[in-house]
Amino acid sequence: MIELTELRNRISSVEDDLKSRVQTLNTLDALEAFRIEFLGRKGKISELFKLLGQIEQGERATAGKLLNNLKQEANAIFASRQEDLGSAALDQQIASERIDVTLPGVYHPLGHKHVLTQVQQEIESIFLRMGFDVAAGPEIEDEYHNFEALNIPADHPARDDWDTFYIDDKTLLRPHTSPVQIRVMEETQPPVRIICPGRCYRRDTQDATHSPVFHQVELLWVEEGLSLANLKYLLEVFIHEFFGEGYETRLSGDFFPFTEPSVQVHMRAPRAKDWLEIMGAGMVDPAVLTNVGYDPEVVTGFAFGLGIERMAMLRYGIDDIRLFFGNDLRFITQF
Ligand code: 2U9
Repeated sequence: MIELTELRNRISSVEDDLKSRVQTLNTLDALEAFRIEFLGRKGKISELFKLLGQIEQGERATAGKLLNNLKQEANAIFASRQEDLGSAALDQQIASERIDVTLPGVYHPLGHKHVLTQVQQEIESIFLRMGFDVAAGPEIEDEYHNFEALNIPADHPARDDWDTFYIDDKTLLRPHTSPVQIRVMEETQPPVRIICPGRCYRRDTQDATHSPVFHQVELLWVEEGLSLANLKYLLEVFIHEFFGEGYETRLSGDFFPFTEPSVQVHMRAPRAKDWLEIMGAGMVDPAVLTNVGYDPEVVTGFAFGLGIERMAMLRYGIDDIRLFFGNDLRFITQF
């Protein structure tokens, strides 16, 4: 048996304990330790409740009331600290995650297409509207598609102009996009209407007008009944669309192994004195048509080749080809 007085003493000792602990309940961990110590299944208050059975029958109700008061007190402390700490923790989380929507954002400059890409795509779109397709092919070519098929036999002096960077004895970086036209003709029957834009390589020393890497657009139209007159009209439409109305066009004789006759194309701006060379062109040589299995007695064709850098330089008055490849933002952002 336990005396009620004895229980009272033990209750008030636990109560003192409780009160002295309130100040230390400053973290959720400390609060949880407090709950286990006092309110847990094996906690100090549960232990006291177990003593109830040993209290004399007549005093048990009083003892029960005292114990319930103690338990309520502990619960109240726990609940109030939990609320404080919970809201403090939330406050802290909110403070640490706060986003200041008035801060200036991180600036991601938006890029744009390089002037050479813009010019290439503009040329593509002019010819797409006229019914041409855009064709592409490998930059690493074999000698056959680059030379023989284009009527440039081994040991022909014209090879020197296009002898570029060899990968091995039979493969090289293409010096023009003409092999793309050969590849398309090998695979399709006339009529063929294509333009072939792309990167090319030449064994040129870099200066204001030469670059070992440059870009071309070549055009090829093969069909029955085409003549140089059709070529001249097409060139005039192109020049007027690309450079503007009022430009004059002039053809003069030239030589390329893959065209016969071959011409140089000049244009002259309205009121200008000088003629500017803008491209080479010609009627596709019958030998080239024969090489791809076409009958030159049935179909004829014409082709031209232009340098995209040259087109951009003429249009924008750029005087040094190296500017295109220098990646200087002061240049690039002007277009
Ligand atoms: C095939 C048949 C004929 C393409 C042609 C030119 C004339 C020409 C130069 C212009 C400036 C190259 O970039 S440049 O240096 N090109 O003068 N190109 S005729 O003739 C072809 C092409 C393919 C099957």
